[in-house]
Amino acid sequence: MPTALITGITGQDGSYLAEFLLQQGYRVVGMVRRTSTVNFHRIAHIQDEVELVSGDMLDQISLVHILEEYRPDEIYNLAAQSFVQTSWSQPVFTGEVTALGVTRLLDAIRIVDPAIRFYQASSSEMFGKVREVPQRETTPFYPRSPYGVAKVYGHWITVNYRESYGMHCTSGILFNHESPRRGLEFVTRKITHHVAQIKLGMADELRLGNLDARRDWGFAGDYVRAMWLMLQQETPDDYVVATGETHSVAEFLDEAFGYVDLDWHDYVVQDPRYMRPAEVDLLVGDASKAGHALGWEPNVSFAELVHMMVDADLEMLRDGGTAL
Ligand code: NAP
Ligand code: G4F
Repeated sequence: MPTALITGITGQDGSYLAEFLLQQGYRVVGMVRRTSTVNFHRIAHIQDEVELVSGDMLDQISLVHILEEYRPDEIYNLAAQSFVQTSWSQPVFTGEVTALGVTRLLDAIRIVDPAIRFYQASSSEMFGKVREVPQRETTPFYPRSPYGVAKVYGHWITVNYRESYGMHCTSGILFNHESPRRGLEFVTRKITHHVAQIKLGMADELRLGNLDARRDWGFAGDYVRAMWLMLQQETPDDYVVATGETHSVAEFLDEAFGYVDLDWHDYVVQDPRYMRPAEVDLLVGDASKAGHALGWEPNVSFAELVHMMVDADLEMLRDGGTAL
């Protein structure tokens, strides 16, 4: 039974990846950081099947000890300060976790067992002010936020450890992917959660920033499958993972409010608080390399994704639940 270590197992992707790897027959070890309140809600349903271990991307000693104790065959580095907006108010912290954290982990691997296969969660945010449409593996980076800059560092240090030490290090350049488990601060979940609240008479307004930004939105469950496929390849490489479709925030509003027979123009208020100092205007990926090399393609369409998220928020609120 192979062993996989997931950093960021309590996050959206970590929870889907843990489920997927359990189904593949892996022993799954999840690294969790110390918090004053337990935040295991996304993995509560599989908590008995995974092993959780305490560690932090800021603490290299903890990373070395985890590798020595659990001896993973594969490591999926999903841990990050992942919210772009926060990266302007906490740029140094974002760099410590999202950029230097990658080096801490890579070097722990080099010290303990350089044969471990490593996946780095790189991001389409690296393309930022895009130099090419659609974006592919060879498109130059032009990050537009401290988060994007940190991810560029994480990407290149992954490539560097591959080239310097011959390690099996792969970078997955994933475009936006969403799900009912998406954090409430991200625009898709913020919208679907408000749609459900408004439909059920629990809210009457949704405050948003830039409605013109365009993103290539896919389903997180599809994207974790691509992560695993990447580490099953003989040779490490970099792959774009995307749907190839782009939609504006306004189009997301159309789909989400329209699904429950509401008109978003009656509820949405634009609020300068949610505007960013520098915006990424257009993302759309070309995942043809992942298609032919990995046999990967997305299964969930844009409309299906939006409906899935609205349905989940409606169901949760009707059941009297609070948002995850
Ligand atoms: P997420 O829901 O925000 O999860 C982030 C995870 O990182 C959480 O488990 C968090 O733990 C953990 N973490 C944060 N700081 C840490 C630290 N110092 N030490 C250890 N763990 C720490 O993010 P996601 O959407 O699942 O994304 C997963 C990864 O893919 C991230 O690296 C993200 O930047 C990248 N990515 C995401 C997308 C996307 O559209 N979702 C696209 C491209 C790349 P807590 O629960 O304790 O906060
Ligand atoms: O949902 P978002 O916060 O996601 P963003 O910035 O694209 O980042 C996500 O995807 C990246 C991949 O490209 C990941 F690397 C990253 O970790 C994260 O998962 O914002 C999407 C768009 C932006 O253009 C933003 O300006 O929506 C716009 N937006 C408009 N109003 C808003 C809001 N975003 C948020 N979060 N909240 C708003 O009220």
